[in-house]
Amino acid sequence: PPDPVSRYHTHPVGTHQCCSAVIQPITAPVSTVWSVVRRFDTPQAYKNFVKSCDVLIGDGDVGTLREVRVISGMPAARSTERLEILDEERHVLSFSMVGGDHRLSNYRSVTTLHSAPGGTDRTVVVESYVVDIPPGNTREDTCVFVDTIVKCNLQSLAKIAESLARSRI
Ligand code: A8S
Repeated sequence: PPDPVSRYHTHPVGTHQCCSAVIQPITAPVSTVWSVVRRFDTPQAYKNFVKSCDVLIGDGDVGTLREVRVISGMPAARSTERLEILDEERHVLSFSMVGGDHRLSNYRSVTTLHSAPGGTDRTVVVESYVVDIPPGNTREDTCVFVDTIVKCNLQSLAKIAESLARSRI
């Protein structure tokens, strides 16, 4: 079978789309990181740009729809997002953007957690995405914009999970 990284982070990418991945090491067990990531209803727990989140449909399983509102200063104010994968055993979460006032059409991301070799107290997070390149933008600009947001989110996730891990000892 393919290794878990190629299995979940290999995406079909159209000519008008871009694809990238961000990797974040975290000094906390996978179970601690997963306890934060798995909560599709509360992305604001670690995504600093998120102001509020309302669940429109569902109870946190695949198919759940959430409406995320982001802080002012962003090029958009809200995004409607659907939970596509929630694998509690393999620690995989994927969501897609299905609406909102932003220009990230056909955005889909996959986040996977991996226990770092040589210890149970360290996690590597891999988050990859595919998105349409908005008309008038370059592939480069689109990737830089999304990579910046994803990097901020994963750095914040690291801080929160590391602090939870310390308090749980
Ligand atoms: C995520 C990833 C992204 C979120 C983007 C790329 C967004 O929530 C923000 C600003 C925007 O202009 C677009 O995992 C949008 O959340 C922070 C509102 C979609």
